[in-house]
Amino acid sequence: APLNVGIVGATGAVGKEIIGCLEKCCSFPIDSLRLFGSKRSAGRKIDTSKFGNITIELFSEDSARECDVVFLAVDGDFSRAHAENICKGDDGAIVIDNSSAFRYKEGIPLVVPEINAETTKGKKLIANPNCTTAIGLMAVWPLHQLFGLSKMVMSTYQAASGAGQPCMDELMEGTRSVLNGERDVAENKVFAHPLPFNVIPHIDKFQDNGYTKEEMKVTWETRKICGLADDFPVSCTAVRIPTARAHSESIVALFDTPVDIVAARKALEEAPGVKLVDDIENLKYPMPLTATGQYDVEVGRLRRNIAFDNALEFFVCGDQLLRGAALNAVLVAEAMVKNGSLKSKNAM
Ligand code: 11C
Repeated sequence: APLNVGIVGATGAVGKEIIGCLEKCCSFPIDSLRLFGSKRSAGRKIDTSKFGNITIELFSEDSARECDVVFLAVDGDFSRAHAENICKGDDGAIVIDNSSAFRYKEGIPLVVPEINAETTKGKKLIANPNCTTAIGLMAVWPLHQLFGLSKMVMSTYQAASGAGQPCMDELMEGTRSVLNGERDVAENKVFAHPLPFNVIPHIDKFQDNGYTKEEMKVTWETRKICGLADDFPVSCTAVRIPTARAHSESIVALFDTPVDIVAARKALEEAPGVKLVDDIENLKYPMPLTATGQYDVEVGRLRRNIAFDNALEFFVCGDQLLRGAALNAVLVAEAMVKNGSLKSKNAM
């Protein structure tokens, strides 16, 4: 039977993209779409092409529980306060949470459906990974299947929108103010330093080990999603760059066995959710400009790394609002419909 779907945080950047994915690419039938928001957005209407004009309802746990599946596109504090109450008991809803609140909790699956969809079976609360991790692992996973990953080093080039709409606005307005000649250096309020005409090697809070939280998320989440050891070596430097949308990543992946570039290319070509863009003669490689708005993650510049044995180096670009958030969450729901973990309560 068709599902009753809810979104909490529908007016945010990720919430809007979830509506888009439900309209454009969702494979399961939907009976109704309910949008929940805070007092500020309740009563507003959102026009959708497939589900009509929807009035945002004031969020309550009881109304969210009436849905079959609820996507949480809100911050970690909200998820921590409400997610478990929405999904508890047989009459609760399946919850797919975009925040980092539950990602590292034992027993709660952290899912990129192309990698570990089977971990959702029988679960009620699923965590969606950080966008940087999800995008990178789309390329790393097929190679890991072939050669067995032994270490990974990642350097990122992350778009302003990863930090939300105010950060994107700061980039646009700041760039304009410099180009207009109003200022020599743009003003910064949300970012630690001006982002226009700059790069900032600092995303999220610094940790005791000198890494940032964003960098450690890549380490922690790669281990959990790929089922690797708790001390599996993954190191990341996360950098904010003045692009609008789509994150880029340079990845050096070391393997247990010798790498075969032809086999690696074939695996990436065949991997679902991956688009191999790697034709250097024709100047084709992944770029934020081409990856923006795309469901697939672009992978290219694939080459044998000359500094390490059994190592590949490549460049990845992915839309962080889609693969890194909304699309990944909708694909999780699809996987749960397929494995019988998500079904209509009306049909029970
Ligand atoms: C950024 N990757 O680009 C971050 C945003 O853990 O879901 C995503 C934060 C998260 O700033």
